[in-house]
Amino acid sequence: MPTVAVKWIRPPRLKLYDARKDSALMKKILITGAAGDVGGHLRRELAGRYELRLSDIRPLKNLASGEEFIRGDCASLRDMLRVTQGVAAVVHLGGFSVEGPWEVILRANIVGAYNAFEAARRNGVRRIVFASSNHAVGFYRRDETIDHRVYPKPDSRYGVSKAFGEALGSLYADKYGMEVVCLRIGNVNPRPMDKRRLSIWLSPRDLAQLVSIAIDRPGLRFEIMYGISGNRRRWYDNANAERLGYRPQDDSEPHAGEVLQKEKTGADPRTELYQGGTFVLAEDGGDPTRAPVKPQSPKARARKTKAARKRK
Ligand code: 15L
Repeated sequence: MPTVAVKWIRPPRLKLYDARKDSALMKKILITGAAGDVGGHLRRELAGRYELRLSDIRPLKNLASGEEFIRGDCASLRDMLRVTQGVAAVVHLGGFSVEGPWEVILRANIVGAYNAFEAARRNGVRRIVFASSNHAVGFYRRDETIDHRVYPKPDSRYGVSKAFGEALGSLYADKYGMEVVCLRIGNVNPRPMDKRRLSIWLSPRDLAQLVSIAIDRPGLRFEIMYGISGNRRRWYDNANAERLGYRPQDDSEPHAGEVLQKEKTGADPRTELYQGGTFVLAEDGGDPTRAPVKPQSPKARARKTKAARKRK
C-alpha cells in the first residue's frame, strides 16, 4: 500500500483566555459610597477585575479606565433605581460610617440600605454585598470569641443600622431569592492604627479578596463573614469566611510592637472591655482616630452643590 506523507501542521497555541482583559466579559459592579475611604481602597484593589460603576452623594473626580461615576443619594429610591440599573452586583458601602444623630443614621443608613436592596430587587440585580460593621456586635466582650451565628449586640445607633441592614439582607434573600453577603467589617487601613484595631484590622488586599468571594462565589443565599485579616489577636471565629474560600494574606501581628508602643493609656475601662471600643460610649463620632464626619442636611448639601456649580 502506498504510503501517504502526512504533513503535521502544528495547531496554533491555545491562549488561555483572560476574562480580565475583555471588558465585554467583565462583570459590571456598582459600588455605592465609593468616595469614602473603603471605597478608595476597593477601587484600587478591584481595578481590572470588574468594570466599576461608582456612586456617591459627593462628586468623584479622577476616574480610572474601567470606571464610571453616577452621582446618587442612597436616601433617594429614585437615585438608587438609576444607579443599580444593568449591574451584576451591588457593593453597598454608602451611608454614614460612624455614630451620629438618629436623623442622620435613619436617613443615610436605614432608609439608604432599604433603597439599595429594593432598587436592586426591582432592577433584577440578584447579588448584594452589604458593608456591615463590627459595631453590629460591638457589645460583645473582648474576652469572648464570636462567630457569624451570634445575635447582634450593637454598640451604637450606627451599629443598630448595620444590624438592620443584615436583617434586611436576610429578608431579601429568603423572600425574593436574592444572594446576600454581609461583611462585618473591622477597620480597613493599610496598617492597624491602635491596640483595638490589631484585633479587627482588615488590609485592603484582604478586603478585596472577601468582596470578590462575595461577588463571584456561586450558590450563595445569605452569608455573614467577618471583614478582618488573619489577625492572631482576633475576637472572631471567621470559619464561615474560610468555608467560602477566604485565605487572608495579612496579619496585624508584625505591626503590634510599633502600635502598642504608641498606645496612649488612660482610656475609659468600659471602652477597653467591649469589642466596639469608644463606640460603646459615644453619642457622636465614635471613632476618635477619624476627623469628625459632619452630617449634612439635604438643604445644606443642595446649597453646597449650587455654590460649587456657580464657581465652575
Ligand atoms: C466602622 O464601622 C467605621 O466605619 C470605621 O470608620 C471605623 O471606625 C471602624 O468601624 C472601627 O471600628 O475601627
